[in-house]
Amino acid sequence: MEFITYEQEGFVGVITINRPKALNALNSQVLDELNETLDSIDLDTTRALILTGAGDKSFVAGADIGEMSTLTKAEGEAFGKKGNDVFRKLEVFPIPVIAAVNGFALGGGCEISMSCDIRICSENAIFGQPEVGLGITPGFGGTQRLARLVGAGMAKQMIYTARNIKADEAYRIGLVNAVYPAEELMEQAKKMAAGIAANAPIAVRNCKKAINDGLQVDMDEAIVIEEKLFGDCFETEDQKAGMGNFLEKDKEKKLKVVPFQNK
Ligand code: DAK
Repeated sequence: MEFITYEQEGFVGVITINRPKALNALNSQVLDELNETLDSIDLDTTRALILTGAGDKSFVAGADIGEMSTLTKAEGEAFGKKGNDVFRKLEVFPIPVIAAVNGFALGGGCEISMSCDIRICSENAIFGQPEVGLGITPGFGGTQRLARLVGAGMAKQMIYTARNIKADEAYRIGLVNAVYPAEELMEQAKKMAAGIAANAPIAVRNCKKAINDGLQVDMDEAIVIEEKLFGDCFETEDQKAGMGNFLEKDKEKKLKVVPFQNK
């Protein structure tokens, strides 16, 4: 692959968008390679993913404006579908995905970070949806996911004004969970991913599905979704070992509930 690198460290996979000369802008090839990378991940041996950008300046500076500039309506729609399909694949990927935002996250860059479960960023990170300045609307889910994450009022302000925000503001409005000095970002992302990977994998996956699916429906339906996914955890090795450790009053094991099987 030319623009995506994948490294596996224990149960954690690190995907890097590697096109630093264009500030990791998303062209069709990047989207295709990201799609292929996600398809090739072994879910029996991977429990959490980190998505980041190469270099110290940019996470993803948006969709590739050069490539987009000459698209016809039909080609624009096809490009939008390619992006939306891979962003949605990330969003519903069975295991948690952490975006480690190491610089510009503009347009499609902000949008891809919002397709991840959790965002953390470096102090030099800049977020924004500059599309209306380019004569388009956000097209990779920005109008939908930003409003769900930070509320409609703040999302509308960011999108209508096309004003970029810095890391501290992104933290204040709840777009990112934490801000770190640039040199600590990946270490912190890996620490969080390892913490997730040390927990029961079936339970973690079911939590992701319960939260994602539950947010799409009313509370009565949402509770039924939770009940089903809760029930699904029983009779697994994870549940037996997790509860067994507690009942045996084995503090060491209780604090260290590993290494559960996948389904
Ligand atoms: N696309 C292509 N190349 C880009 C790029 C981008 N988005 N952003 C940066 N680059 C390239 C620059 O052209 C430059 O290339 P060379 O000239 O060196 O060949 C190189 O990266 C370095 O950039 P700069 O020289 O501009 O670096 P600066 O530090 O001066 O400025 C910047 C950094 C991030 C402020 C600036 O590059 C910038 O404003 N970039 C554009 C940011 C932006 O507007 N991003 C949003 C793009 S719109 C759709 C679905 C989704 C979308 C569209 C359609 N459909 C449903 C159809 C999504 C749209 C977007 O994401």
